[in-house]
Amino acid sequence: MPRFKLSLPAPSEITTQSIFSQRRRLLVAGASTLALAATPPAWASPNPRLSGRPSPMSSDEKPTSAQQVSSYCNFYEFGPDKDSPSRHAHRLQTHPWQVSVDGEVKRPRTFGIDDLLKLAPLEERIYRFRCVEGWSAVIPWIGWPLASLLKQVEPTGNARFVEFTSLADAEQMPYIRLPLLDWPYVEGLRLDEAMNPLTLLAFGMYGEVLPKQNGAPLRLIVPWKYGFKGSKSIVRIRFVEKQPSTAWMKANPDEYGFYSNVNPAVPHKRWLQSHERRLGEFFKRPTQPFNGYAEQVAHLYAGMDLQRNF
Ligand SMILES: Nc1nc2c(c(=O)[nH]1)N[C@H]1C(S)=C(S)[C@@H](COP(=O)(O)O)O[C@H]1N2
Ligand SMILES: [Mo]
Repeated sequence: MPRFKLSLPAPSEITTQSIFSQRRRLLVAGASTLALAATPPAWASPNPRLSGRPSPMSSDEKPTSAQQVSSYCNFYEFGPDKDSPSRHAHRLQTHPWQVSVDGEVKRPRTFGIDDLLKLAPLEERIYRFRCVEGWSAVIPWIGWPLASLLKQVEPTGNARFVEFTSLADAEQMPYIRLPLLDWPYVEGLRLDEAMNPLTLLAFGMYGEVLPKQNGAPLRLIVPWKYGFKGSKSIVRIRFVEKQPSTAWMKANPDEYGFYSNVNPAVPHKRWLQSHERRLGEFFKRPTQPFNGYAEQVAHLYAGMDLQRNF
């Protein structure tokens, strides 16, 4: 059990700060040109390239600057402030890296990151991103649909949910020693949400391998849900029969539900969700149901009371 109730900060506390140092460090040394799945990317090089074929599922909105997205982060294993991850995540060792896929599957497997990356053709998907705290972004991710992995391991008839566990290593992640959350960071999806073609396993963004503060070497992206459903630095994907108990639900069940679909009509307990502020912009804009992806996903929740199942 968590020792105290943790909540994400209210939107009023959010500022748009710029942390240039990390990005500059990424840009100084020479670029490695390794790309695509055929050759594994040079994980350790300063800005290893990673590209994917453009996806028709991309938003046509203008991406937020890479600098903003890699300096204004939530990654509590590296501290609670928006600039803590970009200051501390260099300590994360992202290669070698293993991901075990197990639970209710016919063929449980452990993948090394280089093999996992090659499992399906990489795509570039430009998605809207909406944090529960009220900020948003448009981000070009590089990855492949999670469904490609699920098909490989063959879930059994008992599998109804998928649980994602992030690394929790105090040696590399300094804030694991503090009870900010009930570590490890755990998130979950219903199996049909996990299989939806929008759900992405991302290895890169903006044409490069993911910056460590954004969840290298792999993270989950579920664009119609609040950002916290997107687990970073995943080490285990487990198929389960019962709904997983997630880190945020354990921390504060009144404020964070299992579904966490972006819903402008359901306020957070301490603030409205009707509007959002794009990183780098001043004026707020209205938030769309399911973050603008209603056409693709609203059917998953037909007949459900979304006020209660928030
Ligand atoms: N392991 C882990 N994953 C995490 C988090 C975290 O603290 N730890 N924060 C979540 C939250 S609250 C958000 S909004 C997004 C932020 O992703 P970004 O920093 O890449 O924008 O990551 C999510 N994934
Ligand atoms: Mo968030």
